[in-house]
Amino acid sequence: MFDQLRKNVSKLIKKITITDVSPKSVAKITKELNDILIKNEVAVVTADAICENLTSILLKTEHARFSNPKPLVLSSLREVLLDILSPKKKVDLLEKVEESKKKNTPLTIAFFGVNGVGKTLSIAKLGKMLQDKGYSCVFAAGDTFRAGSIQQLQKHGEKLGIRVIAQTYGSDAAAVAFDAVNHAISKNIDVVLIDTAGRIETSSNLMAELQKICKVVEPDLRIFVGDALTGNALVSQVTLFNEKIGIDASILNKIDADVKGGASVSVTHISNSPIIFLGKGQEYKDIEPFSPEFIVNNIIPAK
Ligand SMILES: Nc1nc2c(ncn2[C@@H]2O[C@H](COP(=O)(O)OP(=O)(O)OP(=O)(O)O)[C@@H](O)[C@H]2O)c(=O)[nH]1
Ligand SMILES: [Mg+2]
Repeated sequence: MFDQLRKNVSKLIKKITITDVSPKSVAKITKELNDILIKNEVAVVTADAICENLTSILLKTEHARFSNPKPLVLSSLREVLLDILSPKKKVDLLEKVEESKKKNTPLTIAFFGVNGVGKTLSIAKLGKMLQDKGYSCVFAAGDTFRAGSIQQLQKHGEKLGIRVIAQTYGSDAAAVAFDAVNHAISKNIDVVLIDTAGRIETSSNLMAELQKICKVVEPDLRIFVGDALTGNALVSQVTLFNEKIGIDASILNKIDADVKGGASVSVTHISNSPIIFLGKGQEYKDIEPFSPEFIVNNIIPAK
C-alpha cells in the first residue's frame, strides 16, 4: 500500500544535503517534494498547501547550524500531513447512530459517487459492521438506474439478513428512499443506508435525482464514496459533489490496490471533511475506520 509514494519520499529525505534550514535550502526540498506529491496523485492545490505549511514550520523552527536536518524535515512533514488529514469537522458514525436513537428517529445515510467505486459494497460492509455492534439496519435500493443493481443489493441483504426496500427499475429513487425511512420509523430500525446510482460527473439528470433524494429525505449524513485508484479525477469528483450535494464525510475504497497513496490526502483537503472508512478488499470484513496516523505511517519512512 502506498509503496511508490513512500519510496519517493524516502529517496527525497536520503538525498537531503543541506546543512542549514534557510529559505533557499527549504525551497529546494519543497520543490522536489511538490513534484513527488503530484506524481503520486496528490492534487496540485493540496501539494501546494503541504509544501507551504512545511516551509513555514521549517523556517520557524530553531535548528542548529551544520546539524543533520533530516529528522526535522521528517517530523515536520509528518506534522503537516497529520494536520491535513485531520479536518476540524469530525464525524463519528457510531456516535451519530446513538444520537439518533436517543431522539427516537433512524439515522439516514445517503451514499453517492461515480460508477463502480464501491458504493453498494460499502453499504453492505457498513450494514454488517452496524449489525455486529447491535444496531438494526434497512437498505434502500435507490439505484433504480443500472440493470442488476437492485438484485445486487438484495443479495447482500439476504446474506446479511437486512431488509431491502425496493421498487422497480426506472422508478423514482427519492420515493424508494422515502419508503425506506418510513419503514425504519414504523419498525424502530436504527439506520437507513441509501444506495444510489453511480453517476458520471457530467450527468446532470442523475445529479438532479441525487439532489431530489437529499431534498425528500434530508439525510443525516451525505457520504461521498471514492475509488483510490481514480487518481487525479477524484479531485474534480469531490469538488463537484461537494458543490452540488454537500459532502459530510467520505469513504475511500480499493486502498488495497493503491500504490500511489495521494488520493486520501487530496480528498480530505479538498472536501474539507473527514474520510471515515477505508475499503480494502471485496469481503464484508474489508473495511476499517480511517486513521490519519495509519496513512501517514504508510507514506513517511520511519527514519
Ligand atoms: N479490491 C477492492 N475491490 C472493491 C472494493 N470496494 C469495491 N470493490 C469492487 O469494486 C466493484 C464495484 O463495486 P460496487 O459496490 O458494485 O460499486 P458501485 O459504486 O455500487 O457501482 P455502480 O452501482 O455500478 O455505480 C466490485 O467488483 C467490488 O467488489 C475495495 O475496497 N477493494
Ligand atoms: Mg452500486
